[in-house]
Amino acid sequence: MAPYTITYFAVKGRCGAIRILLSDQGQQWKEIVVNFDDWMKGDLKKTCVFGQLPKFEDGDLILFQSNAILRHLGRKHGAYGKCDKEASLIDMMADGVEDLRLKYIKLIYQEYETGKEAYIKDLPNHLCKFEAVLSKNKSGFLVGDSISFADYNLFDLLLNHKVLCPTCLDTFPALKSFVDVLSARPKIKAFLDSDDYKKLPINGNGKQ
Ligand code: 6SG
Repeated sequence: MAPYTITYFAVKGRCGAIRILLSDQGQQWKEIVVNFDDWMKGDLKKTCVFGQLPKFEDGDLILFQSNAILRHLGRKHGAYGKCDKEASLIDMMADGVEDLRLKYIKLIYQEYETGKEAYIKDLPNHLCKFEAVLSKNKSGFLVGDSISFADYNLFDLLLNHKVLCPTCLDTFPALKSFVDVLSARPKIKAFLDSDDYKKLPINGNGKQ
């Protein structure tokens, strides 16, 4: 019996990084897929702490908020640094990823038609911050010398951006290598190649 359950819509969305982390850590999980009509009935929404999905269950622990879920899994599976100082730096990087993810989500759900060109033009100003951190840290990870939940989160968001703008990493060698190295980790590669992953659209409105 899989120890973990994810309840979410049939999208990659805010579960992309969680699923990649679980795969890379050799974990199994159960998916409960919620469709639009069922969600609109409101019964499940009422039971969600913030009225939103994803919901994540680890035994009797029930979590909402995708970033809290990532942190929980980082803590449990040794992907949260080797000391408090590294953990704090990982938090900082994860918050930076969240800032960019929020901009991306705003583009996708609110201003795709009007804002895509300006978003792509401004994107290097955000990507260069991660490039600077990665190129300074010789391990190839954001913090310290092993993978953290912030790396999985950045990786997932960069995959989305490569779909939005296939050339966006061309001027960022450290980011490009980061994506190549993580994509080639055997368990991540197997997951990214799986139908379970490929069948899901990135976002809930069909835009990408
Ligand atoms: C949407 O925003 O999928 N959760 C979303 N939407 C439904 O009633 N801070 C937290 C976190 O990090 C954000 C949660 C997130 O966990 S994710 C949610 O619960 C609601 O608010 C993106 C996604 N979208 C799919 C979707 C949402 C609205 C239109 C398409 C649900 C599926 C179809 C309709 C409602 Fe739909």
